[in-house]
Amino acid sequence: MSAEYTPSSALVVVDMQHDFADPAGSLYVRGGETIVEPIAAEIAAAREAGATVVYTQDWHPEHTPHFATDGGLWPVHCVAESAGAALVPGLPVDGPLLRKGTGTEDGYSGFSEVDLATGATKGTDLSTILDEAGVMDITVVGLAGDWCVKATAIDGVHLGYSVTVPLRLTRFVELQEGDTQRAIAAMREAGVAVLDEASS
Ligand code: VGL
Ligand code: ZN
Repeated sequence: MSAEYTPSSALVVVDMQHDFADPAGSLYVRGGETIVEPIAAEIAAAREAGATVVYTQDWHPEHTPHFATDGGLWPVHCVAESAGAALVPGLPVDGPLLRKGTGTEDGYSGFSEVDLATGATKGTDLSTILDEAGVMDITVVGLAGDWCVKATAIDGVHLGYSVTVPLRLTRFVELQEGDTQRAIAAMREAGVAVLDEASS
């Protein structure tokens, strides 16, 4: 069953991009391709209920401290304007699209970015968009469960939203063994309603 959407809820679709969701992508998240259709159905359900639907897109410069080639953690992925950064086909994109990681910023939340040059954290437009729409409850889906979905969900709780993450609609990088379980535990600890595959 899907979350119950209302006009005061929002579906936040995180980073459903070629590099993450396609087995040929440069930072493929295992099983990412299997959640495209279920998320498309969720978008339709949210729309039908009059909920807000917003999208995030990882969108990096060719050189960023986010990439292993520049001292960071990740293979080069989601470079601005590249095919790998495109949202996957099969998802209707009919709401605001927020790009993140576009400069020297790092961080994984759709709500905030950390400027690595200064260490300063600044907010994105996401909470403004949600607040202008009168949103109280958000459902966060997409990729990856142990990075951007987790960070967005936990930030959402801190900002006062009631936050749900259905495990049916996310997949995990599992860079280190146990990351999936640790991410789920961290979200639950923060107050996120993490719905098991069966109950979501
Ligand atoms: C992400 C790793 C690097 C994500 C983005 O969207 O979860 N993960 N950049
Ligand atoms: Zn990234």
